[in-house]
Amino acid sequence: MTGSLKQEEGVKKAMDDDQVKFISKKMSYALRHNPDKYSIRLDEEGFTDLKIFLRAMNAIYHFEPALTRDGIQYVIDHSDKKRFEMTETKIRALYGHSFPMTIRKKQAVPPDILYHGTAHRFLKNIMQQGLLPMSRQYVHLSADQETARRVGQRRDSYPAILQIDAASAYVAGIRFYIGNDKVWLSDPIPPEYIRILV
Ligand code: HQG
Repeated sequence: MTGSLKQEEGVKKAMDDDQVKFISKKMSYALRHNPDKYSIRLDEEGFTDLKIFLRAMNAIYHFEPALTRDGIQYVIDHSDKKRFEMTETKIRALYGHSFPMTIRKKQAVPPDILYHGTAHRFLKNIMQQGLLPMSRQYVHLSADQETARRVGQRRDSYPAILQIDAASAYVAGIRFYIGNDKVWLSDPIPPEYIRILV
């Protein structure tokens, strides 16, 4: 068995699914919504120093055993979505930010079509005003319909799926940014680029 596998086994015994979820939620809260509560500073790309982040998380939640870099790697590897990016020395959330200082994301040419899953009760407003970021910094779009369905199910058991004409929106000057392999971010999307699929 390789060293890293052994290490993962060690962490695995110490962390069940509920703990993975708990830590992931707290990481999201700190890195997307309320870094001040943890006294951490994010740079313009949303990264914070990993050692300081670990110290802050352990100070607030008293993890037993203490949360380590390997523990966070385990959470990243065993989560349903790719929410975080960790380097040797830094960590950041890839999307979802809501605090006032806008995180600079990498602009990119989107696929021709993107999707957005939402609740039927929001459709009237969306088709009047377009898709707005609401409490977040960017509009969140999905690369495929299945991902959009899962996003929409958070708010409606039979969610609406919107098809976004990203190619035309991009040509018209609307900016798109990469979140992860399934999530795209964008500026507001006007109604003319939105079609209700279901
Ligand atoms: C709706 C999760 C009325 C929009 C997910 C959505 C995603 C409007 C809600 C990520 C509107 C905002 C983000 C308008 C948009 N009028 N409602 N004009 N424009 N809306 O949670 O996209 O699990 O801020 O349709 O998987 O649902 O946290 O955005 O229903 O990737 O990692 O306003 O969060 O990822 O809701 O989800 P949200 P979202 P995590």
